[in-house]
Amino acid sequence: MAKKLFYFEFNGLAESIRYMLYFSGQEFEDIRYDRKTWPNKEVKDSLPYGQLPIYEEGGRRLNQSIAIARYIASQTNLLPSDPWEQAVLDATVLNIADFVLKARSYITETDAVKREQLKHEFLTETVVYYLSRFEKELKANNGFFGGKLSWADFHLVGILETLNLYTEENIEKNYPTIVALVNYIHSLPGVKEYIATRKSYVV
Ligand SMILES: N[C@@H](CCC(=O)N[C@@H](CS)C(=O)NCC(=O)O)C(=O)O
Repeated sequence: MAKKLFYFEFNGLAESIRYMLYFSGQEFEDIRYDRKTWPNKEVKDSLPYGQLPIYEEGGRRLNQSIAIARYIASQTNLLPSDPWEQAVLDATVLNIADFVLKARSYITETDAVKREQLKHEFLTETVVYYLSRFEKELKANNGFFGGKLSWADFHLVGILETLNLYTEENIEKNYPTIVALVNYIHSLPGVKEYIATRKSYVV
């Protein structure tokens, strides 16, 4: 039975999963819904928690982007076998999730003035706080969170691309080790070809 990834025509919580699937040369259906016409009631009602992404394999369905990403990593040599190393990478991905949570409060703000203020705080405080730490960790570990390429590296890159789209910035530009990681992942076989054919995303 074909593997399927369901998400929107957007990077968001799914792009790093797509990258890993393309990098590992797995065949999958990349099913994308239009965010402008969402919610598609029939689809939404069929989802276990009403949200995407969803990954389907062998007739089974998995929700939660981090669980999906970790599972794909376990199938593609992007998850180490040592439990401590796994836990370190879990912590990294959850640190990135905390960072995303802080971005969400600014992104979802509907009052334009408040949103600008929150955006400023996000760019000058939150980004600096988290990216300086990610930079330090990467630098101390050979440019990858776990000392070699793993799902945590893919996860960070997918999230940065999304936040850059929302903020219309290049938030990692002052962090050379992060920039090097982004460029490295973009140049990986499978990922590179996918990016070359990918349409531009809009918020
Ligand atoms: N914790 C979930 C969050 C999923 C989530 O927020 N999905 C959003 C898109 S990024 C969604 O499906 N929004 C449409 C809706 O809620 O109807 C995950 O990481 O998968």
